Amino acid sequence: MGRVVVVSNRVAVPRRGEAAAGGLAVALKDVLKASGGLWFGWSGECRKNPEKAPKQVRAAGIDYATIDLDPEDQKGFYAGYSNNTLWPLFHFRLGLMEYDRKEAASYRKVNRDFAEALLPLLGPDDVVWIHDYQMIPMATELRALGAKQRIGFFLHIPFPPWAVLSALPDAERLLRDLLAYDLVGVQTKRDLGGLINCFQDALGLAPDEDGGVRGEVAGLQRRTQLSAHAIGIDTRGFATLARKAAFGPETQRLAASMGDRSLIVGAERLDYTKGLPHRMRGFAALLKDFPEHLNRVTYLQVAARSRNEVASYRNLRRELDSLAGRINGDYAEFDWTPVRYVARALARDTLAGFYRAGRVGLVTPLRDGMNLVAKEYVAAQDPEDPGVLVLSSFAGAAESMDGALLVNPLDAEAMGEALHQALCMPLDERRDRWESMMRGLEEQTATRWAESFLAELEELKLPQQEMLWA
Ligand code: GDG
Repeated sequence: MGRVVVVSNRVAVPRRGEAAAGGLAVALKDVLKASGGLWFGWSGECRKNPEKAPKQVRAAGIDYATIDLDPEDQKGFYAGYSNNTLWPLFHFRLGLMEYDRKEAASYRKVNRDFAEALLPLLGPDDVVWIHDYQMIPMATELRALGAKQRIGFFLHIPFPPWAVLSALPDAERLLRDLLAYDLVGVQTKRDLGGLINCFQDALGLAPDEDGGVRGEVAGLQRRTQLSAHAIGIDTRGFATLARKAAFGPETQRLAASMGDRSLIVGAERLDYTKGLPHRMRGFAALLKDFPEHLNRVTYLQVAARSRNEVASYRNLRRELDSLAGRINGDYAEFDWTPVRYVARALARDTLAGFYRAGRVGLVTPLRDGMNLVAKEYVAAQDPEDPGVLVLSSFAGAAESMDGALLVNPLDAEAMGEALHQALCMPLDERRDRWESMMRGLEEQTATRWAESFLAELEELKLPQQEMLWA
């Protein structure tokens, strides 16, 4: 196996005194360590006329190489095209999508800068694994510079069908960019369907019987394998974290403040894809339609602020502030606050303890590539007395988490009914549902995901590709 080179916009370079990273970073670090690998990306710093050559450090058996970006380029690339064009588009939110040619050009330029900085660091047998929507054109740029290495791409967010993607002025070009990869991976069968539909309808490319498409890149014929690889978490590690955190001061304080009321818990980045206003309306429907829960249940929502430089995120913050206030105004008693809304991040172990304390995990995005919170909530449960997951059918996680109560987040009353069912569910049923989900999570870990993607990339028959090149 060659050296693995991971590329992502942000790089989790370990810093002294920093809390343990999440499952994704851990899984990537495991495969990097095993192959003596390199992680390449943006340093997190902006400066005028940045150095072209990357800064390199080695930590805990992994090499890291990062570049700084020009502030204007970074703004157009990240806040602009990545998060204000591609993010809403890939989450089916055309009404929130904006488009600006200058930002599209910054996106291309940053991808080119990344490719130019990475190329001199690559050996001939390296296997390159590029991550997510910020980096789609990077393989095109690497191939244009002559890179012959195996290059894989994984998209963490949903892949919409052509009817949606075609709203983007650059849609065809972005699809052609994917043809520069040897393997393109998405989270779910539904996303794979979207990807195949785009290739067929936009470019007239139908997959062959092994699930690959053939196209031309930089004058050469290539074949790109398409497949789904559902991401997971470090299931055992998270379960242990939650078990320990349950005895920690924060979870104890939370439990004491709840008395004998039940807790419904949700936690995410404050992002419009996560359906937070809909979730609050669903909770309000529970209180309205099932008044037996009045003063018996509290909903705790942790919403870590994110992408504050994008206007739609600031608007969402205002909407949530007002909704939480209104629900509390309508239903609170002098000794009971129905919604506890914390608009900032909590420590990872605190969150794990809170998940475990939750009788219901409420995870209802409008669209989500996978949604790791759903998986973490299940992993955090006490096997003797597990809680119930209420999950949006539009989360990638819904494809594999058969023990969850699935809801359409747009239907507030249906969410209220699912919450009622979850709060009243007998122990036997809770255990059966939890066990079936936990079995899946123990098989589909983050490490398995990384290994299976890389195994597929490394096993692709590229001699065939060279014949095509000849
Ligand atoms: C993208 C895709 C896909 C949340 N609040 C706090 C906190 N978190 C942690 C969670 C979880 C992570 O952040 C969020 O992961 P998700 O998967 O739920 O969502 P995205 O950030 O949108 O991730 C998604 C994922 O990529 C991986 O492929 O599943 O669909 O959108 O680990 O626990 N962590 C801490 N404090 C918080 O307040 N420490």
